[in-house]
Amino acid sequence: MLIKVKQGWELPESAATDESIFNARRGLLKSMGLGSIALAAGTTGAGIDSSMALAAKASGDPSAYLYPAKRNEKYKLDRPLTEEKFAVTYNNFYEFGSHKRISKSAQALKIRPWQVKIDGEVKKEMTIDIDDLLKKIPLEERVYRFRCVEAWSMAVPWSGFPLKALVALAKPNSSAKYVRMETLFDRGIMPGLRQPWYPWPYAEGLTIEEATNDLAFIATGLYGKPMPKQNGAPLRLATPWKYGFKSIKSIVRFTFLREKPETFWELVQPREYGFWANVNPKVSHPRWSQASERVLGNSGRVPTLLYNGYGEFVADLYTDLEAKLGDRLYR
Ligand SMILES: Nc1nc2c(c(=O)[nH]1)N[C@H]1C(S)=C(S)[C@@H](COP(=O)(O)O)O[C@H]1N2
Ligand SMILES: [Mo]
Repeated sequence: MLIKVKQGWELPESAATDESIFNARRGLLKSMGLGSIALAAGTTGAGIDSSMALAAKASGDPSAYLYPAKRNEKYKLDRPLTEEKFAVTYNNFYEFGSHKRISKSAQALKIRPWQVKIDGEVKKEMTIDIDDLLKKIPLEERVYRFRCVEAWSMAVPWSGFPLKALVALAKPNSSAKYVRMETLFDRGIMPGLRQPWYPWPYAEGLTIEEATNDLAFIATGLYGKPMPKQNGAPLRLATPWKYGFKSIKSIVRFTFLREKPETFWELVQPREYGFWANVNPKVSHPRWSQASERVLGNSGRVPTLLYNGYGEFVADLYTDLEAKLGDRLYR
């Protein structure tokens, strides 16, 4: 049987201090400095291609030239964007530690070469290199709200592409009802994997209807730049109507399935973190209220909205399920 709840997820997020946000920044500032030197060299006559190559080299990411992507104006925010420094220094990425200050240790993640496997109920299984994938599907920017189950939130500009474009590329069979996503599992660089009570590798899942909903997004960038490692480079999920733990990071595999997959947090604690995990202020977490949230960088709280405010896009997905599943849709 699974172990009894320990530390990490036992603590409500409010136990973490805001100082923690500022202490982890040194390495990041260093890499930002390098980036601006390369860009300045590019503007003094080196030409656009070599300036892009320089910027890519400085950031260590060969896809840097794809950013910033054009914003899709369909998605609007009702609040200011979160300052970048908060979104890139206050993270959940348990492979690098079960606390929020993993932005430095996550720099050990190697994001090239990076292969994505597509398998299961598909016409033809394939493995695709991230840079080939990025050439096949055009990138766009979307500003989305983000709500962690721990009752903190942010609003950020993701770059990437709709998950349904990847589903189209995968050509699932009609028998495929779910898609399961899996994070890189690399003991050499991910100290968190030494915690054997977690069901590694991190995995998440969506129904095919959810995965092909317009709102489901594969994010490859953040704030007009390639995805920072701590935020799940080189590709992660963004499903803004669901709690943040659904937004799996650093994905290496998409598997199409007939049956509902087991997901990481549901295996850890099914009463608290289920498969559906749709945001609902009226359905409390067993240990805290979900009625309001703390916006990163702000001290006060704001009310949480049903489906995190995205009901117009996704509520239809759940009209039939609501009668059958009730509160289970919302945790
Ligand atoms: N592989 C992996 N993905 C993950 C997590 C994780 O620990 N490992 N944490 C999840 C949780 S709980 C949240 S709130 C978000 C945090 O994303 P952010 O750090 O970009 O804000 O990532 C999600 N994706
Ligand atoms: Mo979370």
